[in-house]
Parts: sequence; C-alpha cells; structure tokens
Amino acid sequence: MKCIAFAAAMSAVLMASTASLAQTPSWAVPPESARCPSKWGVGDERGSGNLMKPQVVLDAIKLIKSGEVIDLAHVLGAGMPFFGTRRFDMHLKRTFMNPQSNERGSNEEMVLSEIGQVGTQFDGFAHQSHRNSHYNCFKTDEIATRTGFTKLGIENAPAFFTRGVLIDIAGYKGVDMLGDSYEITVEDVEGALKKQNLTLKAGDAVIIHTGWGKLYGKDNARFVKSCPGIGVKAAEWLISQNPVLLGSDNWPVEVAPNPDPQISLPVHQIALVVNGVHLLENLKLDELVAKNVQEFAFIMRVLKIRGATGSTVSPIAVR
Ligand code: UVW
Repeated sequence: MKCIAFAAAMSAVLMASTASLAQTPSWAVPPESARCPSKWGVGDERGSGNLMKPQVVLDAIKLIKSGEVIDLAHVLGAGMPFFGTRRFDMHLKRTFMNPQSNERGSNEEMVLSEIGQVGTQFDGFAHQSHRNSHYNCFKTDEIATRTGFTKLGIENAPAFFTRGVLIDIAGYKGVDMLGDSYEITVEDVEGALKKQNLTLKAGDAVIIHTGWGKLYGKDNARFVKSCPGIGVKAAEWLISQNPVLLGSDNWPVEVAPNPDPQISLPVHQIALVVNGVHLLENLKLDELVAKNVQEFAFIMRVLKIRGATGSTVSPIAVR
C-alpha cells in the first residue's frame, strides 16, 4: 500500500514539473506581419530617432535655466565592468619630439575595443534580432557584411537634443539601490512619475534610476551578474509614451535575468526589434539624483561608425 502511495506521489511530482517546463513563455516576439512595416514606414532605419524634430529641440532649450551641465557618462578606461568578453584596452603611443625650434611634442593612443558596446553605451537596431530578423524586418544575412551592417548602422541615429526625464524608481521605493534582480513594474513607473509630479511626452529621453550604478567600477562582478530594471510590462508601457530612447544606470536597461527563465532579455527585443526604440545603458546618474534634477535638456551624439551596432557615448544633462 505504502509503495503504491509513494509511486502515485512521485508521478504527481513528475507531472507537475513536466507541466511547468511546458508552460508558455510569458512573452513572445510578435510575428513579422504584426510588426512590419514599422509605424515609421517601409525601409525606415531611424525608428524612435524620427522623433527628433526641431520643435523637440526648441522645447528642450526652455528647460535650460542655469546652464549647469551634469555628466551622465562613466569614464572609459581601467576598472570598468564588461558584459561577457567585451574589452577596452588603451595603449599610449608617445610618438615624437619635433626637431624644430619650438620642440613640439606629440602623443596619441591605440585603443583596442568594442567601441560600440562598452562603457556608457547606446544600442542601435542592428544590435539585436529575432532569429534572422531585425527592426522593420531587415534580415541579418542580407545586411551583415565583414565591414559592418549595410542597413540599420548606428550612423543613422540622430543628434539627440530633447527633454530628459529621470524616473527615480529607487527613490520612489525609498532605497539607495533596488534588489539584485528586482523587476520594475508599471505601477512603480506610474507611482514614481506621480510622486515626481511629471508626465512623459513624445520624444522624451526617459531615464530610469535603479541605484545599480553604485556598483559600477566598485563591484563589477556583481554589477554584471544580474541587475534590477524594467520588465516586459513596464517597457511596453514606457514605449507606448513614444520615448526617443530608454536609458538606465544598469547594463541592459531591463531586469536581468528575466523573472521568466524561458525568455532572455526580452526588453532588448521589445525596444530594438519590435518597436525601433533605442536603449542607453550604463548611465552615470549619481549627480543627477543627488541634485534632485528630474527634468532637463538631454544632449548626446553617437560616434558615427558606419554599420556599427552601437556606440559608446557621452550624454549630458543641462538645466
Ligand atoms: C547585450 O548585448 C546582451 O547586452 P547589452 O545591449 O546590454 O550590452
């Protein structure tokens, strides 16, 4: 009798675990028929960059009152954290002393780096795909060449001069830093915006403060192992507000790993592949937060590297 009960219990456990393995993932990439052409039209390579219109610049200028400039970028160099095998090695070249009477010395450097995907970095649409298909259904095997992407390269990104909005989720939650894999929800975003008395508008550079940046350069192993960030629902909500980009002080903008172990960095696909919205990672937000600056002019240019997936960048906030 005991044997039969044990066998029955075991098969129930087995059935339950098989059922959970077979569960539908909590999010799936929409079919091409539902996402292409993008709302910006057949063949568009700019996505959210199309929102950078003269009026957006003129509105952002009105936010500059004191002329104070706040740096939003980490310094590139020794001690920075890396995702995977990425690297940044700088080799100084002390070149020559010119023999003329003014004895002009000259120096330069050789940088061996993934210049598109290190440090404070901006993601373009060639960076991520769903299988062979990118934003606006450009196909990887048709646009990838040995010298870069022939479509969707980062050189298509505009100069950014727009309203920046800091959504301080850590502050809203009353902590300096959110937990190691805390998923920011729609309620968190709406609650923080309400507390800050701010609403979003089309073309905003939306920047999310998690506090995770405190670990940057201090505990790099923990910084890249996981991170708090927006989940699928919060990303979809934010994208429905038409931001020009979504940024954060963590390495992927989104929560990692995703709470659903069946999906990998879904917000990368939601933003870059499905909606054509740029991501801005590893922002340095400590000064902005310490000075309680929540609305500002956001200014940034990407390196115009033809056919690149992204660019290391140096954004600034001006108020
Ligand atoms: C990946 O490329 C996975 O990450 P990121 O865009 O955050 O650098």
